[in-house]
Amino acid sequence: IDSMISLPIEGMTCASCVGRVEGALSKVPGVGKVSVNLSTEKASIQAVGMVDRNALIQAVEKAGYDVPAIT
Ligand code: 9UX
Repeated sequence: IDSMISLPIEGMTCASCVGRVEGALSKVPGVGKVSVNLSTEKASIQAVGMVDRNALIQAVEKAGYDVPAIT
């Protein structure tokens, strides 16, 4: 059963940033469709298999953006 993961993303300033983050998240194992919203700074990630949340965070950071800690 697919589930959705929401992840806050910091550091995006243009539409190309959105594309970079979407591309990075899409490569993480278990990830299906990815939608990143620039104005809300949130990624909506479809999990079609086991997804390691830390792998998502590492992918975002490797692409040059940040995932803020949940407060
Ligand atoms: Mo847009 Mo984002 O020129 O790192 S790609 S600012």
